Amino acid sequence: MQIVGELINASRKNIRNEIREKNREKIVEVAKAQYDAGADFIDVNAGIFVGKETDYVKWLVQTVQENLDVPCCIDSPDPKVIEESVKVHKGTPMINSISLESERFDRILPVIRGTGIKIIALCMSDEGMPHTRDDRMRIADKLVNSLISNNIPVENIYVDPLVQPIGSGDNFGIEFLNTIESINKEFKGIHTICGLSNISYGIPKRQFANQTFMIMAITKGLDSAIVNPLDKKMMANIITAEMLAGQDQFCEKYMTAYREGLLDF
Ligand code: THG
Repeated sequence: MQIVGELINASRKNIRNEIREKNREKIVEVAKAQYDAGADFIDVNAGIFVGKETDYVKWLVQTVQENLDVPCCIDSPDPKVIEESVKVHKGTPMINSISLESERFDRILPVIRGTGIKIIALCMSDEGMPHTRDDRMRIADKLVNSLISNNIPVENIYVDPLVQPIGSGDNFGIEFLNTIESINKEFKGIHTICGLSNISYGIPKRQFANQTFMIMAITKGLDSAIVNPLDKKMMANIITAEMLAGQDQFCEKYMTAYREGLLDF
């Protein structure tokens, strides 16, 4: 599984103040902890700072990359923030995200065309949030086919069916899981990703719900996720579930994790 570390997000109270004060040391500490725990990308999100988001996201990308050789996942619904932050990013970033919303689609496409940038294709349209598998697949079909017809390689596309809190709809978990299955059936070689911790907003023992949902999603073929890599149980669940789902030849990754003590906590 490709892991995107979720912790540098201004919606988290601690991080919000560190970003506002441009506390380099703290941001590097959180980035490094996630990298050391196995993050392949570091998500950077300053969405709550209206008017200052571009400045903060650029600063976050630079601060992370001055200290670690790791790509960022540039997380903003605002095309301007993405355009500006990509310019200061070293190597190949992941962009989070493009959607079927017309302005977002039209402005993000030229940023990624011909670059090898990895792109999250979020199942959202001008008609609003999808709820069922069918809603999501209608959007995914249009969005993915438009990207492919614009020569974006399928292996650089990460479809995000959009996880919505289970507390706001009994079927939001299962509809998401069914979408992962349908996407993998329909588009060979594509990736799937999600903001997994969204599922548990507003319920107690969030980590327990997140850890369990991850296992369920892996059985449907989820291969990337925006999660908290410092959650040891989550990381152990991922390694174990992937082995049990036939994604770990000769149990090699599981055995390595065992030897490294990643299954002891
Ligand atoms: N899709 C895409 N990008 C996204 C999301 C998505 N980016 C933002 C968000 N959703 C994913 N990131 C987070 C980050 C933190 C939390 C949830 C989603 C969160 N954190 C807890 C907190 O701060 O209290 C702590 C972590 C935990 O409880 O496990 O809730 O859907 N493309």
